[in-house]
This record gives sequence, C-alpha cells and structure tokens, in this order.
Amino acid sequence: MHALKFRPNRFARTILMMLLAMTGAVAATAADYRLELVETDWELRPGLTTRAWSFGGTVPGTPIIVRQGERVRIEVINRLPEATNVHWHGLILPVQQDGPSLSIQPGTTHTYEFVAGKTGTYWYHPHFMPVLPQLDRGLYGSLIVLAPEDARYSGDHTFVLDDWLLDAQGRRLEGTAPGDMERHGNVETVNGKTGPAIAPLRLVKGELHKLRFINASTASVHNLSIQGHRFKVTHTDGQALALPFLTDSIKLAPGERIDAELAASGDPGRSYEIASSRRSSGMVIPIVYGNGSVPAVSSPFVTPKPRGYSIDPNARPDIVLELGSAMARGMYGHGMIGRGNTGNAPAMIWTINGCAHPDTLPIDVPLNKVVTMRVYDRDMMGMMMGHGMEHSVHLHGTTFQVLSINGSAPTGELWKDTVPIPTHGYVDLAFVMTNPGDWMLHCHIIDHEDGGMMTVVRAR
Ligand SMILES: [Cu+2]
Repeated sequence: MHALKFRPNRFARTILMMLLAMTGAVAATAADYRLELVETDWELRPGLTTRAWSFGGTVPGTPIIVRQGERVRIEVINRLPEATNVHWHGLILPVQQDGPSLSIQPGTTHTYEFVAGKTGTYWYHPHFMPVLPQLDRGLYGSLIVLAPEDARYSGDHTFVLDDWLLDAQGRRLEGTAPGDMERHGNVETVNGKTGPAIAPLRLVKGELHKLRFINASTASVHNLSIQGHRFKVTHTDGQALALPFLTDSIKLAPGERIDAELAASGDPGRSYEIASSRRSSGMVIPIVYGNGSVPAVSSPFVTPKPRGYSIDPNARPDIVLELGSAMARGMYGHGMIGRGNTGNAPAMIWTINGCAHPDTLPIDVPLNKVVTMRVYDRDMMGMMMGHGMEHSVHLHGTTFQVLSINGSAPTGELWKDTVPIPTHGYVDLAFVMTNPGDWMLHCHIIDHEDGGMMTVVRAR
C-alpha cells in the first residue's frame, strides 16, 4: 500500500528524512504513525510524578516528523474515558482532516490521512470541547514538516513548552488560582520535564543549531532569554521571515511557534542557559559546551520569495471582530453562556462581537479570494479587573499575513496562524481560504475558547 512502510524510532526516522532531503530524492514516501491516547503516570522530575493524558505514553506525545509532499497516515486510538479528536495546528488540510468536527469515542480508532504541505514547525492537540481538560493534561505533540535545508544544521531541536497546576504530590489542581481568570501552572516544563530533569542542549563551538519552540500552554505566555548568545529568529508559526532578526529573548503566546538559529559562539568549558522569565517554576534549558571546535557552520536559511498581498492600507477591512468578555450572570442574561465554564471557574464568558460560542455569528468568506480582517481587543471587563491579557487568535485552514499591529506594518513580510492581539489594540490580517469548509477561529487561551471566544469562518 505504501512505498515505504516504516515504523521507526524518532532518530532513525530523522536520519532517513535527512538523507532523503540531502539527496533530493523524489520518492513517493508515506509516513505511518500510530497515536494511542492513554492515561500515563508521567515523571516531571525525580520526585514529582503526575497523572497525565498522552499521545503514545510520553509528554509531549510521539513526535511526527515528515517531509513536504509526503503522504501521512495517522491512526488515532482513543483509550481515554471520554471522546476526543486531534487538530493538526497550522497545517492546511481538507476540512475533514482538520479535527474539530470529529468525535472519536472511547475505545475507537480514527485514521487521519493527508499530504504534508508547507514545511515548518507545527503541533497537534485535541480540539474536542471543552478543550482545556484534555490539552492541559498533556495531550499535545510536535509535528515537523522538514525543509531540505534543515539537514544542514548541526542539530535540530524541538522544545515544547507547557505549565502544570499541581500540588506537592503532583496531583492536578482543578480550577484557577483566586483572582485568575485563566488556568496558570506552578510547574513549567520543557518537553515534559521541569528543572534539573530538562535535557541540556549540547553544543560545540562553531556549530549552528536549529531550535524550534512550541507553546502548548493553555494560557501562559512564555518569555525565554538566552545568556551569552543570541537567537536568530527565522520562522514564526512555521513560516520563514522575510527578514530574520537577532534577539536575546523571545516571547510565545499560547499556540505560537518560533524557529531560531543558535550559533555556538560561547566559550567551551562554560555553561549557559535559556530560561523563562518565571525561572523559579522550572523552565530552564542548560547549554553545555563540549570540548574543541568545528569550522563555523554558515546559515542554510533560504529567504522566502515575496508573497504578500497587495492591499490598500486605507481600505476598510472586509471583516471586523471585537474580542470581549462579560460576567456570565447579571450583565449578560441572554443565556449565551459558553459551554466550557465549569462550576469552580470564574463566571466569565468570552465573546466575539458580543456573542459567545456556540451563539457567535459565522463569518462567510469566498474561496480563493483575499480577505482582510481587523481584530480588536475590546475586553473592557478585563481592563476593569486589571486583567489586560493578550488574546491569542488562531485561524484554522490557512496562514495569514499580518498586515499591521496597532496600525504599524511589521518590518518585512510576517505570516502566522496564531497572533496575540495587543491589549486594547488591534491587528490587521489578510488571508485566502483555498479549501471549502467551516474553519474555526478562536482564542488559543483555552479558558477563553471553551468560555465562548470562538466562531467559524465558512469558506464556500
Ligand atoms: Cu483570549
């Protein structure tokens, strides 16, 4: 059935993919994966184990690493006590493969099948409402579509960032801390490990490594700083930047990804680290140098061809969305209460143009036409409560060009699938839907998504 049937371990697979990429072989390859959703006792660090839900027994779940143009077949076996589904965040797929409309019942199997399109750093997670109790228990994994040039880095490393709200025994604490409207953790993890259990990044002077960061947290923004080095940010949400830039700190809102190059320019023998601004929660990646050095590796980054839409910046956007919130009772007594509110959560609903999902109005867009959209943060409730959090808006089924943020165009073309909306500000976007279907648009702060900040873009 498949030209290449291979159920390899991660490393064998990566090497195979790199060889294929290097030789430029145009093989009709197929990738077969099997993701079994199971309850797992997961060790975050020695002495701290929690009961997680996982794709394949590990947190993050089985990494999916494929090549552009490869046929991907993923068998999903649900061994959890409740129904679920899987969304391939950032991939542009036929709507039946996108996830949210599916319900994979306990004890049943569903097979996704699609062709990997654009190269880049993506991820997967359930999109079954309410999403929070599933994603927040560890149900996520990376999905990498390798580019040929990726094989020329000295190393290619994926870091999936998350946070967990646990007691000292590792038991999951439900709800949110007093005064919080979103669920934030007290233990932060990199690839499912915290503090001293996080694997160091090992470098040799002269090398050039590719780092892929994925924020799988349901609400927390992660700010990472690096010592003694600089990141060269090359991709946002898997899309190559027209103008990569150097920085010593990066910020990822929920759902966002950043790819960066790291030139090993430090002193051999010295140690460095990449650390979160909340470093006491355990998110610290040590950087350890081996002995010796290699000739400096030059960047294989390929500057993308310009593909921006030509849009009159003074034209009115086709679609205007206003993000807001309200108290579920009292001020907002129309029964429009999001389904995700649980008994012990604050009685907030989160709205788009005044309505909470499933009562939000669908947005109709034509297929294969450029659509412009302005998204405002009008979260007055949040402002009154001193909240001021950036909603992280994700659109399924396409990547969009960020035209401007608070009226300022980015330096160089910027393409994303998830974008934070500045507090009381706005973002202008443009996109083309190439596949017909109902595509979700929602806040990737999962408390907000479950609490109503979601609608559907109907492409016909
Ligand atoms: Cu939000």
